[in-house]
Amino acid sequence: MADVWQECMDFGVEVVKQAGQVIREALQKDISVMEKSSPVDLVTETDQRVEQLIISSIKEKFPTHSFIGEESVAAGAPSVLTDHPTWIIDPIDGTTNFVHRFPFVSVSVGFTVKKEIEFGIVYSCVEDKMYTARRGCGAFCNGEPIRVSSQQDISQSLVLTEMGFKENPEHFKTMLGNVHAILTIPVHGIRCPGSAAVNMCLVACGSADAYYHMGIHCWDMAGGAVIVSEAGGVIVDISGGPFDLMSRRLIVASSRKIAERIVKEINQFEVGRDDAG
Ligand code: LIP
Repeated sequence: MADVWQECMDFGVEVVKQAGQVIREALQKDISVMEKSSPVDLVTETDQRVEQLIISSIKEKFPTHSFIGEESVAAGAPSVLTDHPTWIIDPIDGTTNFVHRFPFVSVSVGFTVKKEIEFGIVYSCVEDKMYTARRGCGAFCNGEPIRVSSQQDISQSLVLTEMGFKENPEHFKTMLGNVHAILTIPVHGIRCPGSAAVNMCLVACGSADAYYHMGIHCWDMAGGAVIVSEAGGVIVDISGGPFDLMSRRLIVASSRKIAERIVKEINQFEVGRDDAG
């Protein structure tokens, strides 16, 4: 049977390549920064321009499809996942990295049908690494198959997370306490590359063994989630239960054993849901 979504994926890859080119060009020019929800939540004119480029190109080709885009939601669009074919877009995942020209900057696109992710595209555009995965067909970087590491032992692992200022002092304490708990297992190290989508791809290709995060969004996770599972990785909720795209939290790991150990070590804090309205 023909793969009805493959045409969308092929088109998506071409659009994401163009978006990456726009970002690389913007990195050569002055970058003017605006604040969104807080002084550490940044947006630039390039985030907005790239999201418009992606949505308008896809809309022209697939006019009936739906969209959830980071900057559209920031401008008031709804963030509700339906059964409808839906493109979930982060035009620049790693905006703070982009602003500082720290080289992990990606375009992330996930495509869902009946709330299931059919394919993911993450383009780490400074590194020129195009990660792709179609559900059931494996994961790739620049066309080459990728696989998670064979690591089962967390004490031999490199773990990724992200640390940012949290206005709620309890949340801030919990976040730092979690880093302390993981480091004192001990693990080989913790890294914070600054782009959730890239973090998932780093686990997918075996450069890191796990990644956990509370407080990200569906557009940070949708592209990378299918890439990491198609690369043989495990993706679960921070509680160890099933991964939920709208929950704003996840653990990905090369093995269930490592994911379960992270669940045991870390404390949760309330982050709300993307579809809370
Ligand atoms: C960012 C993530 C980053 C995380 C931030 C933010 P943005 O996405 O990828 O890893 O720490 O909280 O969500 O805002 O650059 O698209």
